[in-house]
Amino acid sequence: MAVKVYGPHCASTKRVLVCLVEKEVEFEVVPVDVTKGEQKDPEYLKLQPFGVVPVIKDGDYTLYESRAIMRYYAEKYRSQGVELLGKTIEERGLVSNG
Ligand SMILES: N[C@@H](CCC(=O)N[C@@H](CS)C(=O)NCC(=O)O)C(=O)O
Repeated sequence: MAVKVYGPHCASTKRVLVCLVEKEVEFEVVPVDVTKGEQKDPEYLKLQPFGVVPVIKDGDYTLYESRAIMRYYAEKYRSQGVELLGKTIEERGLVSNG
């Protein structure tokens, strides 16, 4: 089942999308138009109580905050696609700083 990514047009969501591409994870985007305030719709607030994008839905699992989402996928698919957590302690230090 493809991961759903809400609010594809915002910069923080694009970060998540790049991560999913790098990790070769199938996804679909769900439009949430922040210029129309759709991120404050009651249905959306059930996913993201602070009313910002992005959010992902991965089966029954829902997660928000772009960096937390990226780390989740970097860990979940550690051996798939591009290594994003760093191969050396120096690289891992930089990743932790991001
Ligand atoms: N720390 C959050 C920032 C999310 C964020 O600022 N999203 C903006 C992107 S356009 C947003 O939803 N703004 C609409 C609003 O604040 O109502 C993350 O990295 O996911």
